[in-house]
Amino acid sequence: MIATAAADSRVDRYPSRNGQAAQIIPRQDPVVYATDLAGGPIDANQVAQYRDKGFLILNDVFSAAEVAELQQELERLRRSSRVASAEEAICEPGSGELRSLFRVHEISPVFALLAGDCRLAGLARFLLDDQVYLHQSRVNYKPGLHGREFYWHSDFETWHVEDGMPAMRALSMSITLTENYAENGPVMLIPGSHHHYVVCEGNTPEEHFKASLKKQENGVPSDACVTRLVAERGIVSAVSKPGSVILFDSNTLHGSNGNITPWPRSNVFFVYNALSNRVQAPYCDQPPRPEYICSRRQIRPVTP
Ligand code: 6CS
Ligand code: FE
Repeated sequence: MIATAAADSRVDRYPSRNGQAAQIIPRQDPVVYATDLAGGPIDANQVAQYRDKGFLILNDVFSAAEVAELQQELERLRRSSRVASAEEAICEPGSGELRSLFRVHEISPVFALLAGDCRLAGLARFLLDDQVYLHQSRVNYKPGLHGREFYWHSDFETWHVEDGMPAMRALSMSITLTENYAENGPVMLIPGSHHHYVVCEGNTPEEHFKASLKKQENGVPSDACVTRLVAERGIVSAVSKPGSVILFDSNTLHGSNGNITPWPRSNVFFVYNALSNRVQAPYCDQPPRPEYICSRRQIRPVTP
């Protein structure tokens, strides 16, 4: 499989959804860009784990008092009538309950402060060895009883194809705001899947985000690719207490099951992208996605 020339003569190193058969090709970018591991915010063993598996679960990062403040903000936003009618609010198909709220790093002063917290942004700067900016932020509420699944996907595949993110030099931090039990739809990750790029079949429909943020059916790996990677690597469920951080590479295959328990699984996600990896034109033949899903016009480094 060779890279293909995008419509505007750029070399597309990670072509997907362009008529090719579903397949798995090697990753072409480093996972950890840091070179000097001494004195980093995580130890060498944790760096090695992150590099090998494509994710790291850090427990007890935020105190009970900090978590309580974040949960209050979570509820304030969920009850806000202004939020309910905002384009950043994505509802669950069926129940109409709040599924995700995007751009919380700008909508909420509390989440803006959290996004700049050195325990998060400092760790991202270290691993990506660059200044970072917020490519995207969202709260995934995954409400009790009616929370729907997020099917298996690589975030990078979407961010490359639909947002024009050139390389795998971005990562997500999911801060758990409620108990992430085995039963209420914890994030599931395929260890080591980030070493491969899973080429997806199909195409990118117009205004794809209007469907994909509710239920993603394009830009998802084939059944055969998922089955093969799980057979080779297994699945890890990120069961964790509130105040933990699930750190995962932009290209680690992940998803989460629906939630029919009464216990919401609400996490806030910040996506840190290296400033040198800022998004370009999309690699698909659709216009850029809106600013609330992909920072493009307002790219500014997160300062400590
Ligand atoms: O399209 C996106 O950017 C969003 N979709 C998923 C399923 N994960 C990443 C992000 O929230
Ligand atoms: Fe995702």
